[in-house]
Amino acid sequence: MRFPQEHFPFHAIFPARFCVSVFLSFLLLPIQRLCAQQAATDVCPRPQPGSVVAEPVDLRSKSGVLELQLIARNVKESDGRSRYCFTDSNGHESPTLRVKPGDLVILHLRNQMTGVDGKTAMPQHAHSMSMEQRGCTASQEMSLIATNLHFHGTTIPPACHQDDVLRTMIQPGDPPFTYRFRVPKDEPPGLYWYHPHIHGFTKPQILGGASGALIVEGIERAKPELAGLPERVLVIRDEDLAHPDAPPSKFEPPVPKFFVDRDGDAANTGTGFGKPAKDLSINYVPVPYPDYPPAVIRMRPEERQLWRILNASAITYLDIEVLFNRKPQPLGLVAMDGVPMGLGVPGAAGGTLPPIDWQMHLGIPPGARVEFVMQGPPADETGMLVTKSVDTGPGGENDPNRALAHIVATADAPEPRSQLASSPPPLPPPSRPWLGDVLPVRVRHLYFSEKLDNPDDPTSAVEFYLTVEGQTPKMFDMSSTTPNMVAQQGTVEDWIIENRTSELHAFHIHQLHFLLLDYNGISVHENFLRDTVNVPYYNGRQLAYPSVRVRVDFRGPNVVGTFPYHCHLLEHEDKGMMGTIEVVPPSSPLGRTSSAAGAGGSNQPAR
Ligand SMILES: [Cu+2]
Repeated sequence: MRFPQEHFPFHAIFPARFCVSVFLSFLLLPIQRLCAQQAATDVCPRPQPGSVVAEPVDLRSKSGVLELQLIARNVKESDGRSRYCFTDSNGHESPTLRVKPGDLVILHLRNQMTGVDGKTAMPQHAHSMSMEQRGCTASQEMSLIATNLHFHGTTIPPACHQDDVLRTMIQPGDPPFTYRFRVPKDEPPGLYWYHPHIHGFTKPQILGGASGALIVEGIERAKPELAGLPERVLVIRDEDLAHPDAPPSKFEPPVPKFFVDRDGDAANTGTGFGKPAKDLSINYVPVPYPDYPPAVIRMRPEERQLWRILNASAITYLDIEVLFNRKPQPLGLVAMDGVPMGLGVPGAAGGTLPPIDWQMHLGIPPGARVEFVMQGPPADETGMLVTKSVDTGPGGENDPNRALAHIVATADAPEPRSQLASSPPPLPPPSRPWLGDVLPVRVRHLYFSEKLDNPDDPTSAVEFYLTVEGQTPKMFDMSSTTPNMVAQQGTVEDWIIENRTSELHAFHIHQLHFLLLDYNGISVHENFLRDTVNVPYYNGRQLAYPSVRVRVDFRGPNVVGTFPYHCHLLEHEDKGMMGTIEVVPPSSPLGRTSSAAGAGGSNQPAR
């Protein structure tokens, strides 16, 4: 069995433009008021709790091209929470982009966000890059209302108008910014996603709902067992609590301790109960604390479907379980982070690996995805999709047990909009050897650490670092033009990433997939690649800091350039837990890479 769930106790698992012009006029106050009211209801609208979970609209490529327009929008709710979203040209919120390998994507992104409370930005948080660093956009100002897109998990190049997030800051009122790229021909078929990546402001924007699914079609070509299955996209997001002052439900056991962390989020109670740090929503249907009224998923009795779940939360870990009559049901895992299990593994096609990996629950760190086969409940029986509590550590937030949706099986339930091909041609064989079989050119050591305001209080972190061993821990600085590391395209490297803090962190790197080799020092031999992995927390008693060892793949042709790696708990990223790596072409003189290339072994100050 090749999934870390099998090897570890759960706490260690994770491996209206009209309105704008009117506003400009100060003469038409009654119409201004009308527009303000409309904005409160029409911008990024959200379903009521307990609603049927609707599928996001699909935007599909045609004749090898997907051309679309997205508008970044925001609104402040009457209760003070902020919503953010992307809408397509028909006003549909956060559409699912469906592309095939090799397709051309032309995406026009317009920023129609407005200043929160009438301001254009939060100047005290606005940063600017140094003049010598060339931008992809005229302005490099980062603020709550600047936007851009990251195509999380893909191997699209880190270049202007492609998948750059370091130099692309689209401001309100800018002309539409056009992304233009090809989906790599060898991109594994599966679930990816898009979200804004403005350093310092990713948490509020993603917490507000700015995210959507991106599907590279053809998973059934890698997993013929899936041929013909209906498929369903479920985007789970977190958001600020709707009822922050409510006591826990009387159906919950009392929780002995209650702390609030520095951000005012409920800290881990260690009990599986109590007030969560954030509410969750499923395809935008909120499931608010304290009663967690489940959303409704309708399906036909005992129908098999492929469920594709994206954890688009800013900070919340998920541990998904499906219950029938309170009994957990097997979930047939077929892909993690967009990569079908067994894809590219020698012998995988020969039947040496289980085609479907049946699990009883699936851990999903923020940013990660799982795709699994599930069978609906029998007629007249209602199943339940839940997330189990995740022990995020003494310094972590509270991610308690809670319901997400009732699964209601009736013969007249509508079929999902998408169905996998019934007789798919097999995927072409991989062009490169299996990552697990390639020797790394070097081993690097990285570590997560935090600067605590009060050393006796693990919830008092003020600065967050992700440091290459040998360098000085410091918060990520967007104005720096020196990458933290330099690597060479065509090579692979092993990275040992330690967690020296008392809370979970989720390591994510742009532009590539990696192979999880060891989890907490134990070999896990995974047969699939990831782009996000949980790193277990340090409990103060272990002899060594918990760690993961990953094999990082710089062999792809698109990897050349400078791009970030960071913690995908976005308040950590925003507060500095990020770094950059420059990948240079194999032909380039090693230049500033020479010290790293010469280091060879571990524990050298890495460039
Ligand atoms: Cu983190």
